Amino acid sequence: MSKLNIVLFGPPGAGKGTQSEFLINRYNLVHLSTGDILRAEKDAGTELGLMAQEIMGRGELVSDDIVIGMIRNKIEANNDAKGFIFDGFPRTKAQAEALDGMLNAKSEPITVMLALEVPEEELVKRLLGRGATSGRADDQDEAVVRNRIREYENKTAPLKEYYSAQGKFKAIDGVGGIGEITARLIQAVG
Ligand code: B4P
Repeated sequence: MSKLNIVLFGPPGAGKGTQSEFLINRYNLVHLSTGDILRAEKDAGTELGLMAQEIMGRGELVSDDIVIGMIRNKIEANNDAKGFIFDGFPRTKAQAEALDGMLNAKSEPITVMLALEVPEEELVKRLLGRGATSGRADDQDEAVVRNRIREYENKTAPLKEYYSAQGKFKAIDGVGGIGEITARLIQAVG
């Protein structure tokens, strides 16, 4: 049976991490979140984590080489997976091309890109709301939150066209109750 490889896409605060939790259980997939991996490196105090902490603190993207290397290791360590949810990756065209290269070499290409769409003011509200309770530094400063959204618009949003050209792009309304949005995603997977 072919593997189910989902790119869960959207701006910061669109609900990617939130929705991944439901989708991994539903489809028995391995969850790969570059944000989570970078935060774990930071918590462990590794050299990579300390470097990433500074970049994330400014709301900028960590370099392609670093995140591509992290994802390559995780894919290789999970050869028997039924498929993956890529959450927060790819975020640039170079990352998308590298991911295609890795998966096509295994004849296990991306199945679909599910793109959560949420207006900017709602994103800012959600992220500052999380910042008030979670301790995540990059969620606490409105200027940093807005910079993350600008980085998304400049470097990441163009990937919608990249996956559209492959016939894999599906837009999902990301405003509403969490369960409602999960149902929209499941319907889109088909
Ligand atoms: P990420 O960890 O990917 O974080 P994020 O974009 O903020 O989204 P997240 O998944 O956490 O939030 P969610 O929408 O679920 O990235 C953090 C940083 O890491 C980046 O800025 C970058 O520096 C670096 N990085 C990560 N990947 C990288 C890559 N590939 N390349 C380069 N750099 C990379 O949830 C947000 C909030 O909304 C939560 O509080 C949630 O409870 C709430 N929420 C969710 N759904 C809701 C709904 N339906 N209604 C109301 N609230 C909702």
